[in-house]
Amino acid sequence: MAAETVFGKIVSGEIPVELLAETDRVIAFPDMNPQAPVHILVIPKSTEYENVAELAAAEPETLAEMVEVAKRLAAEHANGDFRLIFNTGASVGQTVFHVHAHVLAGDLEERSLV
Ligand code: DGP
Repeated sequence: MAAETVFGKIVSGEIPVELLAETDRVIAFPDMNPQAPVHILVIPKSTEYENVAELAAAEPETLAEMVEVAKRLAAEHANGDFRLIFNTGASVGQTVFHVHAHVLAGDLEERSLV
């Protein structure tokens, strides 16, 4: 179970964001610190899961929906190609412990990572 995070406050509407996509299970909004021409975060509305491994084990259909939304956003905001990053654990840079996909698209640096 994820503790209350900033993304929980975005899901509840307490922190406003520009919603770029919404489904029953998922929302997407721009990363506030973009690392690529297109840098969008896709997150589940559920606050239950800290990382992608927990989500994949418990709700694989939500993970599949996140990938589907990422694909749609990459087509809408770039040429359809995209890089999907799930930081999993503090030592590799995860700072928000509510599972999220970084969708990077546009003209990327060869190995730009978040
Ligand atoms: P990570 O390092 O993988 O945990 O990435 C967390 C990302 O979340 C980071 O790129 C910045 C972004 N972020 C954190 N707080 C907010 C926020 O309040 N609004 C938005 N739009 N993005 C946020």
